[in-house]
Order: sequence, then structure tokens, then C-alpha cells
Amino acid sequence: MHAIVDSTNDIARALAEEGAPEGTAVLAIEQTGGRGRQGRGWISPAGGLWLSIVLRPSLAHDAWPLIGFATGAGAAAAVETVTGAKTQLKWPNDLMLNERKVGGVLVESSGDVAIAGVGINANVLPEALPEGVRAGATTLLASLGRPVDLAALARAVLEQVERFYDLVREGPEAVLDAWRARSFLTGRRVTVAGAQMFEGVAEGIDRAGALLVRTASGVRPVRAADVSIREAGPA
Ligand code: BT5
Repeated sequence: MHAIVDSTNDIARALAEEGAPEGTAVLAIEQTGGRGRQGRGWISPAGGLWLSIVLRPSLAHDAWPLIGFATGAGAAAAVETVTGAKTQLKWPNDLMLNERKVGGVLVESSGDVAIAGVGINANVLPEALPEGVRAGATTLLASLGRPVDLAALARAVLEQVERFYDLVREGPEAVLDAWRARSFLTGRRVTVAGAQMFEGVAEGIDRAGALLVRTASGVRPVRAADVSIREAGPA
């Protein structure tokens, strides 16, 4: 447990390079350089759960993307276990509560190591998030109207991520099904902003974890993109 760090993923990576075993966990009260995907920042004030886990997957490399889905499913299950609140997962890596982002997952891999980072806005006041982020975000404190036991949440995330990570070895379907059961986008009209921009209806995820989007010209698998809900208009 650290007080203030740049990013728990960086600390976990450094520990892994020194030989830390699989399952080593790094927690911080506050991050000053919390990271999202593609160089984006992750706002991490005190009160949140900022956690990274060292993994040394004995998996074929084409199965590694499943680690992100396992981590997301684990984070969602943990919040549900500790709070009773129903969460959803927005492809590829957002944890949603009441239609807003309450957390996110960042899995970074190099060599034989993957670092699974989980951020959950637990006991965070919405005012602690900058205005631009607040509009699409929520916190457990704000949504539930009461603080959560952060230590219990941390324990639950570790247990549940381990549970789903272990399932990856048995093949993709069990993990993907757990993820699909919480899918935020399925059945909704979306705008996909990736290599190309297009609209359609999200149909779910395939065996490789690609988002399937039905368009007028057929179903398109989306491997990397930002996807937003499109509220009105034809698909
Ligand atoms: C994520 O990225 O959602 C992954 C977040 C992972 C954070 C954890 S905390 C522990 C570990 N250590 C790290 O340094 N990271 C991991 P992405 O999908 O790229 O979303 C980033 C975007 O979410 C930002 O550009 C903001 O718009 C928004 N955002 C930033 N902070 C937020 C917050 N606290 N709550 C909700 N949305 C936020």
C-alpha cells in the first residue's frame, strides 16, 4: 500500500521486473499520473480504489486480450458483491453504474508479464473530478449515497479478478459469457470512432473480444475504437 504514486501500474511493473510473483498487488491512496488507454489520464483522488496486479500468464499470446475482459468481469463482480449495486461493462474497458463510468481497467503487457490495473471511483465526491470528466462519470459514494468499505472492495477485486483470470485458462467462453452478461452496449445504437467512424447497433462481442456492430452493410467486428451511445436516429 502506497500513499501517493504516479501510477500503480508503473510500481507493479517495476516490482515485476525485480521478480515479484504473480498475484503481487499494489494499492495507492492517490495517483498523480493515473493512466487510461492511449495516453489518456485517469483522475485518481483519495477515496478511490487504485489497484494493480502482477500477472505472469501462461497463455498463448492470442489469448492475452482476454485478461482485460477477465479483469473487467472481476471488477464488476466485486462491486456487486460488496455493494449489491448492479454494474455493467462498456466495451472495451469501462465499468458502468447508472449509465455512467464508475471505473476502468487498464491491462498493460510486455514480455511475459501483464499488469492488470483497476480504478474504481469508490468513496470519491463527484466534485473531486474535473468538470469535463464528471459529466460522464459517477462514484459509488454518489450513486449509493453512502461510503463503501475500501478494504473489503480491494479484497473482493483481488478475489474476483483471480477467479475470472483462472477461467481464461479453460478457454475464452466462460470469461466472455460473464462479460457479455453485463454488456452495457449490446442492443444499443452506437457511434464507433476508430480507424473509421460509423454507426450501427452493438450486437455483442465475438470469441476474440471484438465488438460486433450491425450496420446497413452487415456486421462489422471492431477491435480498437472508442464507442459512444447514439441516442436517436436510425441505426
Ligand atoms: C480507462 O481508460 O478507463 C482505464 C482506467 C484505469 C485506471 C487504473 S487505476 C489503477 C491503475 N493505474 C493506472 O495508472 N491506471 C490503472 P480509458 O478508457 O482510456 O478512459 C480514460 C478516460 O476516462 C479519460 O480520458 C477521461 O475522460 C475519463 N476519466 C478519467 N478519470 C476518470 C475517473 N476517475 N472516473 C471516470 N472517468 C474518468
